[in-house]
Amino acid sequence: IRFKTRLVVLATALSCAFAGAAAAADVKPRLIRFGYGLNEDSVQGRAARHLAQELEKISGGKLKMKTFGSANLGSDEQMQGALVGGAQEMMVGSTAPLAGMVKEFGVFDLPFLFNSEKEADAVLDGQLGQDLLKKLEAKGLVGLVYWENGFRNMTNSKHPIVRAEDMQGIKLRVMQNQIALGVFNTLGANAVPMPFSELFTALETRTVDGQENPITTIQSSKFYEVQPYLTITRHVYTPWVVMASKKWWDKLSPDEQKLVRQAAEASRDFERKDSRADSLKAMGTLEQAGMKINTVSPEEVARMREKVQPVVDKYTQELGPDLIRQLNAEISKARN
Ligand code: TK8
Repeated sequence: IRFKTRLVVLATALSCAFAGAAAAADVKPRLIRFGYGLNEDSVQGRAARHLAQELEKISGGKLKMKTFGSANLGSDEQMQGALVGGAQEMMVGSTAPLAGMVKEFGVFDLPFLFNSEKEADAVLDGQLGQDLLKKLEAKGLVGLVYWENGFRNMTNSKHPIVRAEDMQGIKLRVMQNQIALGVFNTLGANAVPMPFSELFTALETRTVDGQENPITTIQSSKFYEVQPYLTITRHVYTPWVVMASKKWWDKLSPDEQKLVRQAAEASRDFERKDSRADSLKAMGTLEQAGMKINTVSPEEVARMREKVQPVVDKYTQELGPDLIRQLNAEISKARN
């Protein structure tokens, strides 16, 4: 009996301690609007829901997140603006349009940089990736974590891309920054910058002939309905960044900020795993959907690399040779 009593006393003391900690935590009921560009059935959609559930769970139901897919709160660029102005709390979007605010994000548009997801993870979660996130604060954004968008491949409505020359005359939608534009124009395409939210219609109406994105997106956005040719090029690995409005973030208590960070980290781990699994499945789905798929040969990739070298050199100067040296050092460290 004495032993049991002691146990009960201990249990009561423990639960009081926990309740005390929860009460002491400064967490107010809040509603967070989280926007993203792809549809609900995409890797982004699944990870956004995971983030919302995780946050609600660890905050004891106080921090509620409402997610808005399909660019319903605006394109990546428009949402960036809304976060800076404080009209929207959180979003996930590509690094490419962020380069307009913090030019160094352009490093992720340099072609043929990473060989594997593992190398990308190491750089993004390492010094360089984290330094870039910190640079956002001066612009009114809080960069929390990177999600995987992935290695990008090309689709078009004209013909398979076997050689770089096959890009000649193809009107190709690219993400909105100078490096992406320079790379594809140099490869011979007629590059047209455009927000992702306008892309499906542009492909459908033949305003553009092609686009480039990871196969997970080519599948979830149903580009196979309007693009018969898929060419596996893996020409660039681009990430997504989960961000918060700095105006809003500064009003959160340290406890609240900690919970949001924690949930964001959980969503990152979930999303990368899901993206990699989905990427393996997507190829089969696209084939079944009738896409004609080809892979550019390693020799041709080498030719493409050579062709775009002047663009890489130009932006190495513009982004800073030291930054590019650090980038290459972090990649080779992950590679070996
Ligand atoms: C979605 C975009 C998309 C990106 C693009 O909003 O623009 O092509 O790959 O994922 O961020």
